Amino acid sequence: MTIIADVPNVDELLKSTIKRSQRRAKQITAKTKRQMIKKREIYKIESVALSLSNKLESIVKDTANFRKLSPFQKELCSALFDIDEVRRSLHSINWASKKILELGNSYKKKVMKTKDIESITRMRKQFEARVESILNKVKNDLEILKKAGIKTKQLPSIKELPTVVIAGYPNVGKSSILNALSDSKVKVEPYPFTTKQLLVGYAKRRFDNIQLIDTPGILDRPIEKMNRIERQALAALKHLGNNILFVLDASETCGFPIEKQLALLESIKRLFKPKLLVVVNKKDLITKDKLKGLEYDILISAKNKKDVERLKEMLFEII
Ligand SMILES: Nc1nc2c(ncn2[C@@H]2O[C@H](COP(=O)(O)OP(=O)(O)O)[C@@H](O)[C@H]2O)c(=O)[nH]1
Ligand SMILES: [Mg+2]
Repeated sequence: MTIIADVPNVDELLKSTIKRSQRRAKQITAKTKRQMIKKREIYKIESVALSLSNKLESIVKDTANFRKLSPFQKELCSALFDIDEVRRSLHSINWASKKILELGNSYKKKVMKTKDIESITRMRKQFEARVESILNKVKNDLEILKKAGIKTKQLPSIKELPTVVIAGYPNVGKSSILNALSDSKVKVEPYPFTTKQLLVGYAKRRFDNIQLIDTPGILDRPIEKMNRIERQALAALKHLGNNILFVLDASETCGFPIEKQLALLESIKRLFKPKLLVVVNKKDLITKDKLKGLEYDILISAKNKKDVERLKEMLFEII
């Protein structure tokens, strides 16, 4: 997904635009040599002004959907770069685009009124020098945009669909459940500014689609122990909608006692205030007494695909 338009190198942009205008101007003819030179110089001014102005304008335009980012993407972007700084740069680039066009128009008028060929050529050169100085003024802005653009390439592709985030301690069966519920292969997406990744799957039911996200290393550990970056990653997840599927392993074969798992559930409840579905997994490994006093919505076995379909139905109901 393109959030920030591709940004050309300023020096090359100017050079290549001027060169092209010179090459094309050579095709212009007229009755007298004097007329021909004048026409050619006017063409050079016009085409450099238009082409650069359009190029800059399209950078701003193609970046405009930057403001239409989902809150999730916005949160991630703000962790990757300074959004306000990028906005200010866009503003300057837009200014430069207009300024170059204006300059082109005024030089064109001047040249049209001038008879002396040497003066005309001098004016055209002067115009090019002034364009260069305008471009130099926004060089840094283009650089800012370019850097931000490179960073946005690391953003995960998360769709604007009803979304359920899967949480629970490691080895309780989150990935198994994600795979069992997903219609297609689970995708691995980068999670910017963390060393972690998101696992994304889609569950389908007739015409409905739910996006399922597993967050290894984020929603599988006590929130109190998280560092700043992990908390930021966690904060971003909140924007995906507050549907959480919390997985408990009452067999405790995951290696975490049920008390610890429940404590994580409580802190996620406090933090997200989610619409919550509590799943007890590994039904095949537990006896009834393990479930005593335990509050949950559904008991399944991801491994044996036991009641996975019913879980799917429940997900479509809460969302
Ligand atoms: N017996 C049994 N094992 C399961 C079940 N679900 C997952 N497992 C196993 O538990 C281990 C951890 O599962 P995984 O999905 O990777 O857990 P995650 O770390 O929460 O993503 C794997 O060896 C799975 O095969 C289940 O329903 N029954
Ligand atoms: Mg996993």
